[in-house]
Amino acid sequence: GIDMNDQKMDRRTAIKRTLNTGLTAGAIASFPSFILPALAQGEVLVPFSDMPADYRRGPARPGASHFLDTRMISDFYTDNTDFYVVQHYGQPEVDLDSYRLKITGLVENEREYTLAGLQAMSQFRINAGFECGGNNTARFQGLIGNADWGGVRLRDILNECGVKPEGKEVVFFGADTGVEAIPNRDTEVEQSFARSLPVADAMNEANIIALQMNGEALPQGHGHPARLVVPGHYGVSNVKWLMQIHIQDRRYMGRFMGRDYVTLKKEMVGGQERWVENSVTKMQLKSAIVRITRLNNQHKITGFVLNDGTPLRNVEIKIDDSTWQEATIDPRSTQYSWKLFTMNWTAPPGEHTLVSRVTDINGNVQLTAEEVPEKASRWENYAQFPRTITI
Ligand SMILES: Nc1nc2c(c(=O)[nH]1)N[C@H]1C(S)=C(S)[C@@H](COP(=O)(O)O)O[C@H]1N2
Ligand SMILES: [Mo]
Repeated sequence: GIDMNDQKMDRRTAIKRTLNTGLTAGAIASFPSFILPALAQGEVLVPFSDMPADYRRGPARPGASHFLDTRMISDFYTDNTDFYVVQHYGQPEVDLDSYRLKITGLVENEREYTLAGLQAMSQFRINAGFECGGNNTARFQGLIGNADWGGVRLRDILNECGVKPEGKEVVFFGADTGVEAIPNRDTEVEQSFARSLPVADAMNEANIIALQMNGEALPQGHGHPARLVVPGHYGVSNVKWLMQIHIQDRRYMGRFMGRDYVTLKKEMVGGQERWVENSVTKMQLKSAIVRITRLNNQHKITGFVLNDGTPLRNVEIKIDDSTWQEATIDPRSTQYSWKLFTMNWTAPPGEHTLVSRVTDINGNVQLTAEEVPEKASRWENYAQFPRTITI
């Protein structure tokens, strides 16, 4: 479990770390039963046969990671307490009085913003849903969420400081640090969690330094008091507990850009088959079925779509050997939100296999597990996800 005393250990520094327990078996076992999502009167949740009967999600705990029981997804916005939580160096506690967001490096004017200073700037809101780059079928896609983010446009901050022409890359540092071993040396160094974006990508007007999540101050576990949100990107781009933005003339090669969250997959490179490594950035085109309910004799299938913000053509569902049928996409969907989809189904008794696939306006179709490029790393799991159910 989590030792909450850990938080009190070092009051001298403004920034403290809590223990990151990860997704422990204990947390899962200690949760007696999952709370049923909003169901219409008489509506019941139908269990998937590909899920263990006792499958449980642990409760959200301060300082820890957690994930969604995706059978519970029924709202467009994920509750702040329900939205998945992932961090690699534990959760730092940022002192609000001494908090300064520092902009440094290749800018005309280096600046510091207090929290009040950020709050006094023009505020924007954007819907963005994302998943962890490591999200997968093992947790039934539970490292996922969709929220209404409010805060300051990154572009406004960068323009206020004036990025110099030789500035190429924008690096975002969090308050959290970890000790990293240096390969082949008997040495360790303390490093901050950090990610970067090329200047052109950073200038996308959708990017926001979020101070609010679903209309509330950003919760501690989601990066209080400020985090970067890069709509259309995997979770790892969205640096929590944001402390410094540094503009430099070269790529940033820190752990979470250069070594971890690096996808290694087979591609054709100029007619030659090669293993190619890339940082996890834009979300791949993905859909998954996560929830089946029944009201009287009518079943309803629900799922989600995530991608990089490219408009969609459709989402289709295939049941057993039938043809693909178009599902209905939630009209609340916006460019960077997740897109929930539903389809009614008159289900005959027996064992069934259901799978969804999404197609974007450019005709890119979500691929099957057999069709996706061969991959050696565990990141970016976007293949079609067949589910089974017994009626
Ligand atoms: N400072 C900091 N930001 C971070 C991380 C981290 O370890 N430290 N983890 C990243 C990863 S890998 C993910 S998936 C998302 C999760 O965001 P959430 O906890 O708000 O869902 O935060 C990202 N931002
Ligand atoms: Mo992640």
